[in-house]
Amino acid sequence: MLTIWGRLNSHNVKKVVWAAEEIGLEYVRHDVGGRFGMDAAYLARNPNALIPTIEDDGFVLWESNAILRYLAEAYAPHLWPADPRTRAAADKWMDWQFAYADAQREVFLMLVRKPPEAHDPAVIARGIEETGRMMTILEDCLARQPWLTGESFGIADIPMGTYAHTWYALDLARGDYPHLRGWYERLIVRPGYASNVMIPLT
Ligand SMILES: N[C@@H](CCC(=O)N[C@@H](CS)C(=O)NCC(=O)O)C(=O)O
Repeated sequence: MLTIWGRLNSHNVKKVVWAAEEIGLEYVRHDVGGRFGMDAAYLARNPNALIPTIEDDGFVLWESNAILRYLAEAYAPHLWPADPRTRAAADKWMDWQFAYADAQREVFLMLVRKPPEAHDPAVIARGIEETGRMMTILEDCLARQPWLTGESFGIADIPMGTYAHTWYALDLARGDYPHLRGWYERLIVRPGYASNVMIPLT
């Protein structure tokens, strides 16, 4: 059985748990990281002291998006296009997500993890501007194709799908992005997304 280590309020852990459920894999998840800490056994599996980490029949892997690619390749080829160009065009959104995460990090930490008296309007304004600018790029893609993976849902939808929920859940001003909204509405009806990604932000 697949083992996943990581607290579920982490974006990077949500991705892996959601993927496992999309694929229909049985898994067990252990809370690690944040207030749960990390013991020596965990650090031996992941020397970065970060979550998530998985173990699949003795195979240990960290880096959330590498885990998604592995799970799709091993268990769900229908979620990962075989054609090299289609795959690369999808894959770029998985790398791009880390740049998006940088744009969202400060405003997320401020609005979710800090008390109101610590809220800095300049940080919030910068977060609104940077995430909005990047969402315009996503909107442009989704105006031309229904999914970031291409014509059908796949693992390239998972990284930004996870961050999109946070963006919609944060109490901040947003522009109108109809294709992004349409994609998000197609995600929220997926059971693995609803139960693992759409949890309260903490
Ligand atoms: N690039 C890594 C980033 C992992 C990462 O930054 N994880 C954060 C949580 S989202 C973490 O481990 N923070 C420390 C902690 O939770 O204790 C990945 O995608 O797996």
